[in-house]
Amino acid sequence: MHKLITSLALTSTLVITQACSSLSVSDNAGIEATEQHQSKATNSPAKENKETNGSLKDTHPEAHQNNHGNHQDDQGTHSKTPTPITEAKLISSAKINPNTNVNLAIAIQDLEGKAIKNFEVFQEKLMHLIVVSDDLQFFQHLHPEYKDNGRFEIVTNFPQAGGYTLFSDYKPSKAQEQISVLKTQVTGLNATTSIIDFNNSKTFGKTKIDLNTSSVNGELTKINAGEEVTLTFDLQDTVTNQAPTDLQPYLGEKGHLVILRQSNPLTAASYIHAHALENTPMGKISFKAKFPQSGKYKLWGQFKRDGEVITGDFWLNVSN
Ligand SMILES: [Cu+2]
Repeated sequence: MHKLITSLALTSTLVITQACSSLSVSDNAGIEATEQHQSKATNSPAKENKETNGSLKDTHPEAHQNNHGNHQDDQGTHSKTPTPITEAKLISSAKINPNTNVNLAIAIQDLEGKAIKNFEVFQEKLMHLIVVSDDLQFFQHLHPEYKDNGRFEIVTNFPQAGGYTLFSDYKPSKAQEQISVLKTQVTGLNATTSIIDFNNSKTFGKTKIDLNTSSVNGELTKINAGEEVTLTFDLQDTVTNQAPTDLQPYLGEKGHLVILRQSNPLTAASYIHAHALENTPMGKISFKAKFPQSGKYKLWGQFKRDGEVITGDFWLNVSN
């Protein structure tokens, strides 16, 4: 028998203003959790869903932003009443084991539960799916395939037990970009320790990355909440100690940056997606970002060298 569980449908709808660059979006509306349990084994996720849902209602409506680097002159934020127009449902097997391939389906519906069928490509894809473990140690950037009837599918693999949060980013036709937050649980006990290190120079394969932060006044030793900063990933080839000569656009840009604030639960308010600035020297990829509040933030910068995507992850501390 095919046991399916709609594990959780949390829709945090982000209102993204099309014409401008620095966006403020809200996520405190349209939150719904759906539980359809077909077996007793799913009781404990259900309890968690309720808790998650409860806390999500408290999320701050102004805490989200989306920076489009190529229009850097417009840094105003737009506080709009959120207009939730979709919800996402995650469909997977009732039990997900670590290190085992699992089929995930994400069904996008309108608020009446009717499938949304038409989507627009943005950043070269119909859906961008960011998967993180709730301790922010694990990160995946996936592109589920559109099947039919509002349904996207992908096969993936979760490395260890514990809770995971999925940020599903898509644009229904003639509508605003939506980000839906989904949760899932991987069975077993997680024995690994979460490492938080603030080292700003790390090597990923054959690429050394230095992460530098600056403001309009120059290099920063301390980042304050609400302050606009430029984050520069300075890439070097580990063999030549020079800027890599084989950098290529990734999803149409010099690079992509996903930022999440460490929090429990992770919500759309913790999520920032920044786009690379255009005119930067070779090997340096810069993003503008504003951290909404103090705390520990995890950053994943993604770049492409000779066909291969490099993900450089860093932690940053943001003060009040
Ligand atoms: Cu993507």
